[in-house]
Amino acid sequence: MDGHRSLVDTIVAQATPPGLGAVALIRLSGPGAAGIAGALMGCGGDAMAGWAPRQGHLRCLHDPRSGEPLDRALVTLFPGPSSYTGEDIVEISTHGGHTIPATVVEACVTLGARPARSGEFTQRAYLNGKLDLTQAEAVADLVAARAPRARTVALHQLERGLGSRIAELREQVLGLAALLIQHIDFPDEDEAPVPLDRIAADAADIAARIDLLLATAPAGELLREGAVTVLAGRPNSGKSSLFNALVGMERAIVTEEAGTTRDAIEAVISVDGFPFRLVDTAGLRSGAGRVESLGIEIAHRYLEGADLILYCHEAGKAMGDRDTEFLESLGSPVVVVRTKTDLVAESGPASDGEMPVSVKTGEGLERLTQVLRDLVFRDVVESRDEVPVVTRRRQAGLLRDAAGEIKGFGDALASGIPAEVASAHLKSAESALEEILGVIAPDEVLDRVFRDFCIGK
Ligand SMILES: Nc1nc2c(ncn2[C@@H]2O[C@H](COP(=O)(O)OP(=O)(O)OP(=O)(O)O)[C@@H](O)[C@H]2O)c(=O)[nH]1
Ligand SMILES: [Mg+2]
Repeated sequence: MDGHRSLVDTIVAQATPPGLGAVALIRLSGPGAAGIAGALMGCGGDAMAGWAPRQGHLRCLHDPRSGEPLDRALVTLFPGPSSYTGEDIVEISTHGGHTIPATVVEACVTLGARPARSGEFTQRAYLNGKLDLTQAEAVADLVAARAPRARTVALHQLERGLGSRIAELREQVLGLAALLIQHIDFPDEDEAPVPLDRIAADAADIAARIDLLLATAPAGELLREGAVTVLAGRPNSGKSSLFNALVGMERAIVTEEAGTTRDAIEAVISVDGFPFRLVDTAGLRSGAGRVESLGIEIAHRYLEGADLILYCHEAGKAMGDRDTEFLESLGSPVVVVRTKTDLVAESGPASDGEMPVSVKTGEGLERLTQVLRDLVFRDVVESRDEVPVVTRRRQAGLLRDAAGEIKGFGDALASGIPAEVASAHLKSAESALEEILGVIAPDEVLDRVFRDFCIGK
């Protein structure tokens, strides 16, 4: 069967995470789903023939080889095409834990199902036209969301917040192409159906609408991925202590020795629902030993990709030229955090823009998180009701291509290039929009989208 990726095989996976839990969900999808489930219930292939759709039935499951009972489970049939994947689906809710769900999956495989690849259920839903590609992406985002605002954005996308806008734009581009064809077909008529400058104005309008969508991309990507917030500073400046305080648990090792942290340590936190990916890094200094130097290298790499940097410096200690030089060399916004304020007696107010904190007393922590939120998510905070619609580089890149082509089309018309030639731009814009929806999608795009899914989704 090598290379034969038939859509007609039946796949199985545990949809809930492995491990202890009251209930586990096992999903079968494909033409053999009902037959396999029937055999598992010890009633043969057409056991589910009279079953009402989407209604749970409590049944005993048996090992197909030995006949030994496996579990009592709730079995539900979702007949295609009105199921998640569009195929027949059977969901089996078994008891959770380490053995029962795995044994039931194994039994399904014995009965002819194939273990599903990551994201394969959603991939089938997409291939069967139940979801467009932006919705499939949203399913992964919804599951991965670690902060409420990330969830809101993913849910909005699942409800076609982006997909329907792209579909509309595509319709408009198609409409434009149709107008152009009329124009090409009747070039010499006194009354050409629609004058070229009207077509050019419509094109400019579409390009402007794409730009509006693109304007939401920075916020959308940040909300989806979390703002990468790197804690940097000299050794012993209190980075790991601040990291732990923000995360709310002792994740990073803290000692009074300089050079404690070596690897970068990451944790996602939610500040008022906004996701931040905090990264604790090795203290920056020259003359460090081999392992510490490697850590410092890693720190620099994170600093390059940071959305925001928290530069930690002990309160009451003056900043040297090295600190200033370092701060000036950074390409991302920086907040200077004055740490350990509890150790200095009345240090006076911190300089402009510096944030005094103490993890011992908790002073300044609340204000710091508010500042982080406002710095990164100011636009989103202000436009409370508007959910950003573009959330991935894939979508933004293709939208930019589409906008570029539409503008190219307008320019071509303006410079008197024959309409037939200019229309090639419209075709390219249409392709870019279709690729966002997955109407056309090269295999490697699909692989990339579904690779990030967990098994059973
Ligand atoms: N009193 C007081 N001590 C603090 C505070 N924050 C950190 N410390 C102490 O400062 C020392 C260094 O703290 P760390 O958090 O390990 O500092 P670091 O910047 O991560 O250090 P490296 O990983 O070595 O670069 C520890 O002994 C902490 O207990 C604070 O707010 N108040
Ligand atoms: Mg540290």
